[in-house]
Amino acid sequence: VQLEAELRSAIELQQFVLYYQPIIHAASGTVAGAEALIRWRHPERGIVAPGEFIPVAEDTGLIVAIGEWVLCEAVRQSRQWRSQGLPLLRIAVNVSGVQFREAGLVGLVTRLCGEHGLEHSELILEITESVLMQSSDLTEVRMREISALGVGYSLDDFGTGYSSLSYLKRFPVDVVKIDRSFVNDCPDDRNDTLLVEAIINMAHSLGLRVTAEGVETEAQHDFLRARGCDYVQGFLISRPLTADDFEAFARRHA
Ligand code: G
Ligand code: G
Ligand code: NA
Ligand code: MN
Repeated sequence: VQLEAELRSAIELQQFVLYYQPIIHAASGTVAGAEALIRWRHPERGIVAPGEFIPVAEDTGLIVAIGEWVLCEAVRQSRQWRSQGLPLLRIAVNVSGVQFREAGLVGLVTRLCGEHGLEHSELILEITESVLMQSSDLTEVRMREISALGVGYSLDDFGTGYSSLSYLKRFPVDVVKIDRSFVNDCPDDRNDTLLVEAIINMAHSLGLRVTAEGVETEAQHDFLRARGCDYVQGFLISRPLTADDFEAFARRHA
């Protein structure tokens, strides 16, 4: 209850901040974009990770207001980076299922991109399979409306949930993110290696791009590059960075 009360005032008190984890082209090493990851700068507890408050925010509905702040801040920051001459970046924003069931999401995305002059194609909404699993016809319609604007979708943690290949066909997904639990033991573990190869090939056959997350070693990066994985993200490349540090990263990897 205390957490909920504190969360309620956290937006007003400007206690949230976005970190940006670089996503690079696997082949060239140049920066492709970033995943925006929320942090809570708590006055007493210091930096609080999203795992500790996002579930509460989802249960209480506060995620709608927090999610709006996240989208707004990510769009504003992307536009600022572009006006500072950074290479074209695609910013991925995590969106929870609760936000998807809200009627306002389409309007919000349109308004924010319009206000900040961001191309829709510079924005990616990152969703998990559970969002698709629990989706109604309405979610699907909403997803298609947003997709028709040119906003991309990436399917997070792919392979961990009740992955149904029919989702890839039915929903307008652009990028599949291979969950780090599969990447972790590549290229040593034969099963994980075969699975990762299969996901890459299947995604490419469907015309989708692939991001591998949780890349921590050169051996993993080499393997993924050799198998034609499009993008990589992970501690090997960089931890999630403050906006200023990400800007410096992007200039070094332009
Ligand atoms: O950054 P970290 O590894 O602590 O993130 C933990 C989890 O929190 C991840 O699953 C991530 O998708 C989620 N998360 C991070 N930022 C956001 C956000 O802005 N909105 C939502 N809904 N989830 C987020
Ligand atoms: O669930 P989601 O994929 O959105 O989670 C993103 C989280 O994964 C971020 O909070 C980030 O801190 C974490 N992360 C990013 N790269 C790595 C990595 O290379 N290894 C591990 N163990 N975690 C990572
Ligand atoms: Na994510
Ligand atoms: Mn993920």
